[in-house]
Amino acid sequence: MDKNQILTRIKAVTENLDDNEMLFVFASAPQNYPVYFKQDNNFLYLTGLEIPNAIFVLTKIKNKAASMLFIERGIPAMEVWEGKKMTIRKAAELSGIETVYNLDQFDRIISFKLPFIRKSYINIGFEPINRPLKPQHEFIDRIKKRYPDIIFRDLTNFISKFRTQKDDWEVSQMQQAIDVTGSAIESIYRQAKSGMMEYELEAILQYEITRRGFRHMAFKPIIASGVNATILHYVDNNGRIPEDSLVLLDVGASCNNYCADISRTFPVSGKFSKRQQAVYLEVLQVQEEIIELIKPGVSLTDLNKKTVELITTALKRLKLITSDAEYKKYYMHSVSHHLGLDAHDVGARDSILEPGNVITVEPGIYISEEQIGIRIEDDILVTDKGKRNLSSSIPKQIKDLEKICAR
Ligand SMILES: [Mn+2]
Repeated sequence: MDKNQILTRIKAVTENLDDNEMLFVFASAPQNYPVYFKQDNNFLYLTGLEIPNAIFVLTKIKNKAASMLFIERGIPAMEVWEGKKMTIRKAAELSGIETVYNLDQFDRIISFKLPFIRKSYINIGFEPINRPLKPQHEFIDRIKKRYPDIIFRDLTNFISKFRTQKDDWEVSQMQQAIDVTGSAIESIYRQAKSGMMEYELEAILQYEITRRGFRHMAFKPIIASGVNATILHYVDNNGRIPEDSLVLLDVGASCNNYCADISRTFPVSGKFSKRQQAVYLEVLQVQEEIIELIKPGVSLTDLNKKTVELITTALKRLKLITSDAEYKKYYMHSVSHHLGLDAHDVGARDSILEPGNVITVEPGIYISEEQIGIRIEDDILVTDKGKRNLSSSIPKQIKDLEKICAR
């Protein structure tokens, strides 16, 4: 990431701060060895740095804006275990943020700012209440006791409008993640056969993505065959693939933390049965119609309503239901979400589309009594005039699937 890009983001966020407001963004705490480090996406967005325990601070006091960064101090005796910590000079050079201190300066410097502050944003995000408290929670506690008048707000809504507007560089990261995911999916199409374990396909996915230089998945992959594909968040991936079954893949690589999120469903034998084909074509048609609707001004709520309408009609044609309300038995999720640094990215579930948004389109039909679960998902960029399907090159037409999967 280019440091000018970071500075542009900081500038845009600063312009949206009111006077006497402040923003705190905590980096992730390091996970226990040997779990790999996953940076907080808001911290990454505003600093570009992959270091733990740091804190980014933005202030606007008397209409003067200032940004600063606090990072861990290296301890020479620990270097043989953990390697060297990032230096102040290096952090400033990489991020473009000029004012960088060690963390032991944090309390002293922040204490000078707080008496002026009326409202403060801080990255908390979605946290179930049975999870352990984060350093952010402890921090708010500490401040509230001394400055009870400061209002704290979660950063998510504030930063959504920036993070949902992808610039060219961000789109290119997502395109790379999508392309490598596509290559891995095609490799699975070619190698899958009945009798294999689902996790063997997961191994192919991981291999194809890793060997191309992408080290991380965007999320735990779903590789579900037969009746397993009717469980929406099936991540066990430990079933044996039944003969003549459909296999549902919901997978994505990540590129510099930007996610791909792709679903494809294919016949492991290389040939759809008549019934499988009938259901597949219905899902595919719904998906293509919904993608066609995408343009600035359309809301995700509109897309959801239209999907339910189309799927209800499809389910009637497939003789699965007779009344409209029954559709929920076979289709029970939403059709779209924002995609970006998080697979389910910031951006409201009812948001109105603007150029620069990237969303998924993922209708499905799940018939457990017939062991058929089908979902087809593409990643779509909203443009000035309409849309661009970033994953259009990953095969999903029946004739293409049957050609690639046939052996
Ligand atoms: Mn998705």
